Amino acid sequence: MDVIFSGIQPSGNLTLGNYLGALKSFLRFQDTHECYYCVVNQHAITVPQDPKELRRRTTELAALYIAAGLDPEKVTLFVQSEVPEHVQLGWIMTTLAYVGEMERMTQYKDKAKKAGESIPYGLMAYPCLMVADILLYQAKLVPVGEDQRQHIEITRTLAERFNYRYGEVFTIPEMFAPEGGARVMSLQNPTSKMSKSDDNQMASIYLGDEDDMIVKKIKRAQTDSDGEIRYDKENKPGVSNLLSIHAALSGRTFDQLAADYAGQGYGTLKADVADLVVGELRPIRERYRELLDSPELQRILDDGAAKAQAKASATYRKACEAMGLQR
Ligand code: ATP
Ligand code: LTN
Repeated sequence: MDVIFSGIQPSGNLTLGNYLGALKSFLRFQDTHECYYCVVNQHAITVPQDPKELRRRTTELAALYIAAGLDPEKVTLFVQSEVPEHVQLGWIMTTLAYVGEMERMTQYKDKAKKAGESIPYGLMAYPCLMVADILLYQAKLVPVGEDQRQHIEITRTLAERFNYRYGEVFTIPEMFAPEGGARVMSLQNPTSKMSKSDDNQMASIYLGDEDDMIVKKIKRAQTDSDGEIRYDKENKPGVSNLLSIHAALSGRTFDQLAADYAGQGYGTLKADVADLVVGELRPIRERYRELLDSPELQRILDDGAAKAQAKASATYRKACEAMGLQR
């Protein structure tokens, strides 16, 4: 069975972007692939985190994985810091990567700009840890949103570099980006991505938002003044974003949607998108609340870490042997 690996950082409240770009697409592989889904808490600490909050968010994100529909009987769910091989192989990857390559990473450049004068060194090393996450499991496919494309490319580059220098150890992975949901844009500024770290609360739909809040945010979403409902990302980014969300949840194509809404106003489109989002998120929110208080969760994560480590340590041992590192 081919292996799937992906992870989400417990660095804030998850948005509809995280859900449609990543979490929802995790589900489609659980019956057909060997899946590892990780809460990447060691990625989250590349920017300062409050220790208590980080601990709480890590557990919350694991509960959300299950609430969204991942079945712990079928997939391996675990927390990154419980499997030390991630950091161990991460170090090896930093010795393979070039400074120039890391400096060219868009996510690094964006986050470094926000960090001001003192840029945490881990922000630059971040992709090396992500490379290790993926390669440890010999993953074939990595479901992520469009913004992670460059990181998947560097994963392929470093895996090939390692294999070329030291012998075939790693599987070369590919990215899996869901149609429609791969890049959900901000509701208030539809030319930038919906982000969990946006200061404007109206710009992002959070998975914890109540129904009336979701409706309010979508009603107030930025559109344009020409009144026509069609997909045109360049000239109509706000309407196109609403259509993408619609398509990702309803399964309709952009052409079908343009026909469905011919002659109708933005109000109708917004009301329908709000209905779809509310219908999708409400059951997840309800299951999530039940799970958080259940003692099951800790046991699931302990089992998950043990299973993940069995796979990770076998790969790590091979990498060490190939490089001449004692273990
Ligand atoms: P931040 O916004 O704080 O930089 P993030 O949400 O981008 O964080 P992660 O939590 O690591 O960072 O993202 C988890 C997954 O969600 C990744 O696969 C990423 O591609 C996806 N994702 C994030 N934002 C969006 C978005 N707006 N549209 C689609 N996918 C997204
Ligand atoms: N960098 C990713 C999160 C991440 C990840 C991974 C995704 C860390 N390790 C491994 C897929 C596979 C992000 O979304 N910011």
